[in-house]
Amino acid sequence: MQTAIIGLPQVGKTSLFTILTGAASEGRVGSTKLQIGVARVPDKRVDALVKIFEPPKITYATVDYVDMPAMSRDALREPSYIASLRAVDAFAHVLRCFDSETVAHADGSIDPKRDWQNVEAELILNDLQVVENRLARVEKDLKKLRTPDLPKEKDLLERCQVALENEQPLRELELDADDEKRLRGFQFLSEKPMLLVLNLGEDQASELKAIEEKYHNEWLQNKKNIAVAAVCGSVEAELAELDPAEAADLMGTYGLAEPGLERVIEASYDLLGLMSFLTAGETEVRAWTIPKGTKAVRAAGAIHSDFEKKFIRAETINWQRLLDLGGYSGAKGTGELRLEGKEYIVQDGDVLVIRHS
Ligand SMILES: Nc1nc2c(ncn2[C@@H]2O[C@H](COP(=O)(O)OP(=O)(O)OP(=O)(O)O)[C@@H](O)[C@H]2O)c(=O)[nH]1
Ligand SMILES: [Mg+2]
Repeated sequence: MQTAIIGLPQVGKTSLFTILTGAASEGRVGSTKLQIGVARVPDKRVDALVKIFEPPKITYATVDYVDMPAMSRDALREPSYIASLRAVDAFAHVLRCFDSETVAHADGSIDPKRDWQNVEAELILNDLQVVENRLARVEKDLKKLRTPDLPKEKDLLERCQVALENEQPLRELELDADDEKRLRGFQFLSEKPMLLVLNLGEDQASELKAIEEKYHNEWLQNKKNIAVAAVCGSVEAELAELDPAEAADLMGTYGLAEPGLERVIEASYDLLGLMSFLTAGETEVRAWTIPKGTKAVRAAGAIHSDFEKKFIRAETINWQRLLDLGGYSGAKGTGELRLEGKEYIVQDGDVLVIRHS
């Protein structure tokens, strides 16, 4: 699953991509190939379990990011640009909040809400064209043949059309599983989950949390599939160069309580509908990525396809309890190590041992 970093020109997309993924951006000037990079999902549970099990190998969950070229009317007319946008699973829209005399703003002034709305309008317009084209086609087909699904598709597309004409992104629609399936093939842009990344100036670093909260409350009340996270790109870039002690010092200087990057990654992971379960032993402590609501037997398949086929039970314990009891030897016989069957819905933070034949 991939999250595309989008936004207007010169808002800090590539800078954010670089610090998120650690991917060097040198040698990319003039390259038209999209850069894809991997970010590690920070996980305090993994860190805590490592202290008990002391394994030689530690594996975190990851999220993939794509660094997109700037969004503009011209770019949006290019089929390859649109195709790249359609292919991803979610967007991280970088909104410029930092002021700078040397970096020009496409629209001449700093106004993150206007920028968000402008880009949203482009996504909506693009989807509306796709909906209208498809509707024309469906209406034609309905005159010739009557498959049971065509009228349903027509109803659904008309619902989408009304929403889009009212400037409502498709991610806000309530869809049942069938309708979701019907829309999937269109890869609508305004249906994708959206993370708004506020790229703050250094002078705003000490208010990072408060600014994020303010925008969350003002912009996103009762909205689905959208989240906001604030970062201070230039400070994060400096932090990335330093060892932990120096980084802590620098954060103090800026009045930054915690790095914003981690929250960007966590929010991306969450918007994609993903969560982690854990495995822990002497050889490895590892976070495994599954969609929320996954059954134990499918989760076992994330580790190894054989585990899914030959699944018997999953020994399950919450990571915090495992920690409190001092590991598996302490947990045995306490009744806290439960045996769960195939249908068990894996919970965030479960530590599993799969029993298989
Ligand atoms: N002051 C300040 N400058 C920044 C910040 N983030 C990025 N910049 C500067 O803004 C310019 C553009 O940054 P990029 O990361 O290349 O922005 P972009 O959105 O990828 O730009 P395009 O891909 O060309 O649209 C660079 O000169 C950065 O140094 C920030 O948080 N603060
Ligand atoms: Mg860029």
